[in-house]
Amino acid sequence: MKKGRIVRKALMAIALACAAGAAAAQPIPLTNGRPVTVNSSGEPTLQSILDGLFGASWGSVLANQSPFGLWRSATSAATTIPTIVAEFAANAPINRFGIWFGTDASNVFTYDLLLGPSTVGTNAAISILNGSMTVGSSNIADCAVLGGGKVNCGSASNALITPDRFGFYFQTGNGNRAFSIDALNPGSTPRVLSFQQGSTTNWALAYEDAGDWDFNDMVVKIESIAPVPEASTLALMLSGLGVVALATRRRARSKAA
Ligand SMILES: [Ca+2]
Ligand SMILES: [Ca+2]
Repeated sequence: MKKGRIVRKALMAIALACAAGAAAAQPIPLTNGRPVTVNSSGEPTLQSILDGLFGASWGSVLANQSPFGLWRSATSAATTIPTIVAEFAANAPINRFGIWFGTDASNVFTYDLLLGPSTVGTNAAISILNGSMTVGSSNIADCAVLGGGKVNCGSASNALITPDRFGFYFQTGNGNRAFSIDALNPGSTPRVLSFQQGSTTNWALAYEDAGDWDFNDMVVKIESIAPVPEASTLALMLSGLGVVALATRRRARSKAA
């Protein structure tokens, strides 16, 4: 074989390897395995917090843990409102809450919503469009740095932003993000539990920031969201998972090509 041809072949092999690397997308799973154990820590229990939020007969923190970790805007105005309802953690002054977009674990867009100084009652109002979002608060003073900088008011543009599919995360300090889809967390550890108030568009997310698993370290109520995928289509999707996986692989392959 001629030298030039060998070099060309080697270059081609490298190019193919790179393309394969780029195509090695890590599709984010749609749901979580639930339930997981919720411990008592001597602080108000997650059960008592959710009883206070949803009413005493809403359900149980074990039996009613939702497998969902992705949602869509449920209003035409595409406005989602997260409000802190409880924080029982030494980390409360630094714990944050945010929203994320994306379908590939290697390409996720994140935006902090409620910052460390936020306290019980602090809310953010998020308007989500395709490609952009704006964040404010019903208490506009919470936006100002002088007011404590509780809400990360502002706007963002990114191709991944869509009202049709997003998740949420909690964060302690500068790292340690815990996502609403377990697979995005180190060791796929469940650190965010989700609960739906009946069949309404009201949800609660409960965060475990350390290791006592009381899941009351920050609890946020979120209004005007609906789960993705819809519960009725989840079973259908699961039964067709093989077909979906095949189609995804095909798409990834044609994209790489
Ligand atoms: Ca805890
Ligand atoms: Ca706690």
